[in-house]
This record gives sequence, structure tokens and C-alpha cells, in this order.
Amino acid sequence: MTSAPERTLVLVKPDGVRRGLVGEVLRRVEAKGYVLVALEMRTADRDLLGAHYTEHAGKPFFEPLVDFMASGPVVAAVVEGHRVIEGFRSLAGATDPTTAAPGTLRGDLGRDWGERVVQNLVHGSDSPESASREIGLWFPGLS
Ligand code: RTP
Ligand code: MG
Repeated sequence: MTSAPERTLVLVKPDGVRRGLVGEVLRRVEAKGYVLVALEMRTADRDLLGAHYTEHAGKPFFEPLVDFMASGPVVAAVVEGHRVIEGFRSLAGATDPTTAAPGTLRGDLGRDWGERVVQNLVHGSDSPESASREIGLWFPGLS
């Protein structure tokens, strides 16, 4: 079956950058056969993070989540491939690193640090609509 390749937004979160896992995350993305089409390291401001996580606004973990995501640089990437949105979510594993399956990024490399918000190394867009919206936020110049 043929279909156009998808794009997704991947973030290596501040815990992943602090722990020196940027290369490992990008290595696994590329080893899977996905293609990096944009890549940038930056410390995100709270406006960008509020827009990025707008679906979670008002939830108890929203402010700790924004604090955590603003606590240091992240690596943002636009990644392309067939069914990459679903594929990267599968590679990342479940949100909770304690129960994320071995073999996944969060399962192999993450753990619960007992912090105010779950620190789980990576973000990946969860739908084509989210991917389009998030890529527009993080890489507004990308065609
Ligand atoms: P992400 O958006 O960062 O890729 O993670 P996700 O889809 O696996 O999880 P999501 O439900 O979108 O939640 C976003 C991030 O918020 C933190 N979180 N904490 N109950 C909690 O304490 C809780 N729930 C979510 C995590 O950092 C999660 O990745
Ligand atoms: Mg999410």
C-alpha cells in the first residue's frame, strides 16, 4: 500500500538533554529508517510551551509540566517517514517510564525520579492534526 510520508514533531525533553541522551534518541530514530528534516536545540519560552501543551491547560500537572519543559534546552526535530506519528509513539513507549515496555526509549532509558511531573525523555505528536499544529509552532519557517 502506498501513501505519502508523514511528519511528526519529536522533542528530546530537558531530562534527556541533561542526561546526554540526545544522540541515543536520534540514533534510534534514524536506525528505524526515519529521516530528520529539521533539527534545533533551544530553551523554549513559556508561551511556546503553553501553546504546545494547550490540550493540558487547567490540569493539575500543567504548571509543573511547563516549568519542567522550560528548565533547560530541548532538542526539537521534524521527523519524516511512513506512519511515523504512530511509529515514533511506539518507539517512545508509554507515558509512565516505570511501566513503559522494555525496548522503548522510555522503557529502556527512563525512570520515575519522584519529581512533580513525569520526566520521560521525549515527546512525539499524537495525531496528524497535532503534528501539523506542533510543527507550525516549533518550526514556523518550514514549508
Ligand atoms: P508527550 O505529550 O510529552 O509526548 O507525552 P504523552 O503524550 O505520552 O503524555 P500526555 O498525556 O500528552 O502528557 C504530557 C506530559 O505531561 C506529563 N504528565 N504528567 N498525571 C500526571 O502526572 C501526568 N500526566 C502527564 C508527562 O510529562 C507527559 O509526558
Ligand atoms: Mg501528549
